[in-house]
Amino acid sequence: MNSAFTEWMAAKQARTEAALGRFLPARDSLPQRLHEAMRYATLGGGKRVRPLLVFAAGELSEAPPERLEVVASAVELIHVYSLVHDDLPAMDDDVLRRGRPTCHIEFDEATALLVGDSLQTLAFELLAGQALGERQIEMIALLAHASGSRGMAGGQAIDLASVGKALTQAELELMHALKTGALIRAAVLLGALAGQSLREQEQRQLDRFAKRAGLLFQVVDDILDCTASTATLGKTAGKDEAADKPTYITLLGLAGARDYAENLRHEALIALSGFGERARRLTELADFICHRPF
Ligand code: GRG
Repeated sequence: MNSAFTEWMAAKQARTEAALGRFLPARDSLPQRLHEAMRYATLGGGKRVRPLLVFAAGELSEAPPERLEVVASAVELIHVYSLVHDDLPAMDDDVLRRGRPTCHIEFDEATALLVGDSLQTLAFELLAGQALGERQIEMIALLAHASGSRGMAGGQAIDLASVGKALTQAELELMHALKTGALIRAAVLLGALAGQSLREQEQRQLDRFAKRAGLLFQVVDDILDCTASTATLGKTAGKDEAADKPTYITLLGLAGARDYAENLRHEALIALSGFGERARRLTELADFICHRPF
């Protein structure tokens, strides 16, 4: 990673953290325990990949940064809600997230359910309540679709139903296109929608990039789950194998999954080639997603 990109990334992560801190209800406002738990789950951790994608895609369409921080926060709130619910005993049943006890361990299960519910609705309150330009309604609909039963929640349902089953690559890809890919794609498209209109061909190429980047993120997540330590990941490593989940490792083997990730990165970059310098940060982010250590 070059140092200009590292600095850009640190600045956007800090901007996201500050925006989330402002948008979340104050710790001492009622109901205090719920608000404290919402802040605990959201602040002070995570790579903020989705907000980074929002900011990077916003550079393509010259979107105003103050709009992008609203969009980036909304997408991250949906992501954090999904992590809090995914960690519950009824789903993945995990005790460690972002290097700390999961929300239901630090607080309790009922609070964690309400944290997820409240983060999700706060995301839409933000998107609807701030001025985001001419395509605001389209943006709200896009995030809602990406989060619901035909997006992330639907992918999670397929995931839960797939434990112990052998899936084909096409079935695995559909599951991940929904569970992980839909929100990553939404982050990219929303960042671009917050600025000037792109040409139709540019929109198609950006969508192609977004889909490849979403799949790449998941393939690398599978690789890291079986190669990195719990301490590095900040979440329990080796969970896929322990839960007998179909992954890109079970399907392609470790070397095959690495080759596949490299191909996806390459395809993602080809999709951006027509944008030239405007896509510099998106290009660097695809490299980061592919080679990240956690
Ligand atoms: C509960 C509706 C609902 C959905 C859950 C996100 C999700 C769907 C489940 C999480 C399980 C999982 C390991 C998904 C694979 C990819 C993923 C989303 C990893 C976590 O995202 P990162 O690495 O996490 O961006 P940080 O902490 O950096 O934000």
